[in-house]
Amino acid sequence: MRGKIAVETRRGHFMFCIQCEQTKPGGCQVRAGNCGKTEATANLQDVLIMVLQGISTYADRARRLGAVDPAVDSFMPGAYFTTLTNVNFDDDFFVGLIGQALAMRDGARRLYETACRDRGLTADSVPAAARWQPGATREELLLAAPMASLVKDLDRVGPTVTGLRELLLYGLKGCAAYAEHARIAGRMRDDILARIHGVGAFLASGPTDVGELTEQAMQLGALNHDVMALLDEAHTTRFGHPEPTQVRMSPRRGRCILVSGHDLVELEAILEQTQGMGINVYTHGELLPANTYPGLKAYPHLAGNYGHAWQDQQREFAAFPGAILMTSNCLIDPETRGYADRLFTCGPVGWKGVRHLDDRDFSAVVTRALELPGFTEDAPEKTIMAGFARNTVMGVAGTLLEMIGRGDVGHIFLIGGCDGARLGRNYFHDLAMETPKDSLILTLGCGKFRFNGEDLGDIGGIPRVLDMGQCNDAYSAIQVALALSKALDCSVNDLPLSLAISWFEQKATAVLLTLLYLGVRNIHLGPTLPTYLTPEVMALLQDKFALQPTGIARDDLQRMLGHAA
Ligand code: SF4
Ligand code: SF3
Repeated sequence: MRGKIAVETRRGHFMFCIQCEQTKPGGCQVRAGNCGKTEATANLQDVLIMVLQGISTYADRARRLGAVDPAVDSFMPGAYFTTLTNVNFDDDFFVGLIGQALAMRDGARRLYETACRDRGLTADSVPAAARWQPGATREELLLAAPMASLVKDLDRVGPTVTGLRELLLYGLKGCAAYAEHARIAGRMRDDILARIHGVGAFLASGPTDVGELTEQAMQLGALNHDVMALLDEAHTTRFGHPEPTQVRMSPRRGRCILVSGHDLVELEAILEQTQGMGINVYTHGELLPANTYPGLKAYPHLAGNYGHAWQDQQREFAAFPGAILMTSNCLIDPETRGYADRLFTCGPVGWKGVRHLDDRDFSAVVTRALELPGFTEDAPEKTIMAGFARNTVMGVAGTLLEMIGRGDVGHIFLIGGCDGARLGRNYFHDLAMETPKDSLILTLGCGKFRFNGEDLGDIGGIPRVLDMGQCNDAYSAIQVALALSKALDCSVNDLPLSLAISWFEQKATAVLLTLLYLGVRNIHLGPTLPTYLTPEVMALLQDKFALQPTGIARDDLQRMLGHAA
């Protein structure tokens, strides 16, 4: 090991992936990752990423000359999304997507060269990512893959530069995934697509300057902030603002469809296509907050939420007696527990042999649901309160400020982010349980399932646990924090506010960079630190932002409350 990134990878023969929290010590390197991604899939994803960076090289230069191709631009977010952890495991899909990406790159190159010719300029030389011809077949692409390995420059540039490049790439992936959610929901902005190209082109240039890489990571945080704002706008314009709702967590008698992932628009399509058919539609995991949007909860057959966070899905999907649709991350192997024949994927998600549906035609899901028995009886009613996004919380901001002023609310915690399988994630449950009774807990992401079933009571009628929504609704939490700091005439860092962020995949990396870009200090990050944050990068982030790893919940809590040295 050098730094935290292994140098002992047998490049060209195996995979190398460190993008998620469940990575193996030194990175997932041999045959398959802990997520189940095979060596071939990992290598094809590396090839795709390098081709995407080649596209951005040309598109970024063409844009500087005023030439834009909307087809090339809108291809990018979804293509990055397929490479996030627990999204797509289908090699054939990636071979096809790389072919499309190479055609896009040709188009972007022609666009740039034409723009140069039209202006009497000579096209500049481009980095290798833009010229690379990896081949067309699976075999050719796998042979070429070592050229695209994330650690191919490790010996030359060292672990810190490599780690910072990874930090930026993973932030870009997460941000692109949110951009794709917004695009699907009907919202996109040209400047966002331009900035996505800008980051890709920067990475393709092989940056080595630590200061420049760090600055780009902060700019990525700014970009992700704007993307989350756009997604918030897309959701609230289409479905209204989330409102406090008792979400049913126990199934009802009848045929059923389970929709998992993050995509509200795909859920809406399923609800449309099952109207009046006697099929109950349930959300799973990150789609729980869908039950709180007026435009979605108006469907009487949106029957509530079934199950918990993604890592429990094999047990929960196996027990679910209906059809299942996975709209985005996080997917786990559906074959071992025998439900692959009633699972469907859409959008960026894929698993070889599992039916993938395009164009929001979910008739196959409906047909499968009608073939399956469904629940034979109503389970005893159990509910969870959710729907405390920015509009609701801002609506009681006056009351909240009075409560803070009177000392009824002594502290606010943001405990949220991703969930995962590691035992260390109990930290977030323990922390929530230890918080004082005069504190509020804002939560979001699938990490909330660690404690959202606990009865932590209320303060003057306001529930102590306020579920703000999905991981992208970190935007909502940011807006609330900014509003409080404005009202109290202090900085966010001077609020009685502490953040404990649970990370797992690349969306969380993007959210973390947004918080750092906003200058938020003292974030506790866990349950383990990302492998790509080498000791040098971590020292830099500790120095600038007092970013710290989660430790023992009780000790961290004392520090957060200012009771410890
Ligand atoms: Fe390993 Fe995570 Fe990469 Fe999967 S996504 S191969 S678990 S680091
Ligand atoms: Fe969860 Fe995958 Fe990240 Fe959207 S569903 S927070 S882990």
